[in-house]
Amino acid sequence: MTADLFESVGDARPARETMAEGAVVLRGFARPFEVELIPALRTIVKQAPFRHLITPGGHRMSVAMTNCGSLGWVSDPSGYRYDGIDPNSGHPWPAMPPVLRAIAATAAAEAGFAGFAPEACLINRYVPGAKLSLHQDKDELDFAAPIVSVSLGLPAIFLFGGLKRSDTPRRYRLEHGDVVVWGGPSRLFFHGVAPLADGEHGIFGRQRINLTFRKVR
Ligand code: MD6
Ligand code: FE
Repeated sequence: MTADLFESVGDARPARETMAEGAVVLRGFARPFEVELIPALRTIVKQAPFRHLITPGGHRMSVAMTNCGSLGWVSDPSGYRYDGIDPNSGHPWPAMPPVLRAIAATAAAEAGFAGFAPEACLINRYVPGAKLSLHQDKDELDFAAPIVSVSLGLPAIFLFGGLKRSDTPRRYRLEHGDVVVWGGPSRLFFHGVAPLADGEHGIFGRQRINLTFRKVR
């Protein structure tokens, strides 16, 4: 299509790539929000620093996490859950800044999910070698809403499988500014992130930051 052709000039990747029914990559979608987004993230991380959560199986996650919004995703030896309180501080998570809400809502609308109003934004930090094993996102009560995922900093290989853990995942390279909107028939597909390759990003240095926005209930 003409619009896609023009958006792709100077970039070998199409502006929009369908991963599966309901799952789409919007290339560079978060770039125009960068100037506001980066200081907003800095403020959140000062209030609720990154920490390595322990899985119910007793493993320390290689990805460090924090949250903003009225609910945050947490893991500890008793299980996974959403909680309004940061267990490290005993205080509510930092509020979700308007620029984050705006990215989530406009990306969701662009992908056909109008009216997306997430309560939770999970913020993941990967350093070289950090990875996320194949999993399903199923701790939410509302599977009708999509998840919006924003990639920042170093590129990562996103592994995207199917409804069964044994489905061989396909690999997608997600770069700084790419946004994945994921809902509908693929909402419960297994997915993960391959060990982060070393590198240096102009803004984020030796790390990748991923934001996932969720409507929990
Ligand atoms: C990450 N993302 O990209 C981890 N889950 O760092 C996820 O686990 C994820 O990107 C559901 C939907 C989109 C995602
Ligand atoms: Fe996930």
